[in-house]
Amino acid sequence: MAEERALAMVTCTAPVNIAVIKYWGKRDNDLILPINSSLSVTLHQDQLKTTTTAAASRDFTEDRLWLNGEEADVGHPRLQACLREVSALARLYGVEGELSEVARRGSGSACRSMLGGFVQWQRGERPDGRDSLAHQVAPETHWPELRVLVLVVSGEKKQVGSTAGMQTSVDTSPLLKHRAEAVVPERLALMMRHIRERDFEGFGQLAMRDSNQFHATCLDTFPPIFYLNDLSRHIIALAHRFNAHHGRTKVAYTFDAGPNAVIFTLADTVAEFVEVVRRSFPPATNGDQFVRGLPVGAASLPEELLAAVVTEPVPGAVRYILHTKPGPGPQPVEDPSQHLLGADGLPRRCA
Ligand code: 2P0
Repeated sequence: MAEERALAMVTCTAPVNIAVIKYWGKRDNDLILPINSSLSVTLHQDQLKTTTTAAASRDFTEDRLWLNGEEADVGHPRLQACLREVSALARLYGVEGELSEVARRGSGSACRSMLGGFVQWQRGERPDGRDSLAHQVAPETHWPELRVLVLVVSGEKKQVGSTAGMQTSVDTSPLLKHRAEAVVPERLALMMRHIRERDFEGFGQLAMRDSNQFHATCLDTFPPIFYLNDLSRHIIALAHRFNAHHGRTKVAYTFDAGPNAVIFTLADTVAEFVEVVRRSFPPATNGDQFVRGLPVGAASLPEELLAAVVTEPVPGAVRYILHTKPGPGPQPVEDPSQHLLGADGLPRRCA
């Protein structure tokens, strides 16, 4: 049997986050420093997560990376920046340190996934970016009734990536400049108050307005960028009809750089709204897999609600709904059988 050399291996899962005050635009492209602070909700890893195994050994002669089992290029400047940061941290602190700074070097919004619950990424003031960090505003246990429905509408790859899109916006959109300087600072303070007070009316209204303004800056970009499509607009109108029928904000939508809708709501509204979505976008197949994630109860819709809210159904337009809620930050995986790499440092399934 070959002699076992010292091999350090760690496996970790990390969550997805969805911004309610959007990040769009950098003031420093290398360090990934944003033009405005942003705020997001970390989603629960029982429904959506990434799993990463890192292995280090004195015997390794080069850095290698596999993404979904396929070997990927480690030469990308952002990846190099992350690897550099991680090895500096390891030397200085063991494994502790300001991890959101490392994550930010990989992708700006990723730094908000280093914490659970409600997370603010502070813009910071320093040119070296040392104060551009993520902070937890409230833990995932703070608002137990809050729920998230991801309406998956399309598997299409987006036409303009976020990195390139936001750069064009910074270069050409006067609305984005106004937003970063004058709108976001006030909204951020207000959003933190709504979260602190668990005020869904305020939270939902502001989340919708901020999503809309982000997409308005995309339209104000020249040439313009379109992330919303007809179906996204259909879902926006549906949410407004639903809220108008109830006379208050029961659901709130937000859209990132793509057409999928993320709906915030409270636990007592999930079953009714899911049924509204099912009636508005009748599943193409028998609908078995239409609702995924956390269980959703049955609901029968009153006739007045159907008549007022479900207009012109579009069959098959929503592929499925993922029901989830706020969740914790990255979790180390203790069970060694879950490592994605083997003792030789190569992917287990592809070795
Ligand atoms: C956000 N988005 O706050 C906003 C809203 C998309 C729309 O952060 O260039 O993938 O890697 O820093 O983080 C998408 O931008 O861009 C994003 P980079 P990233 O979630």
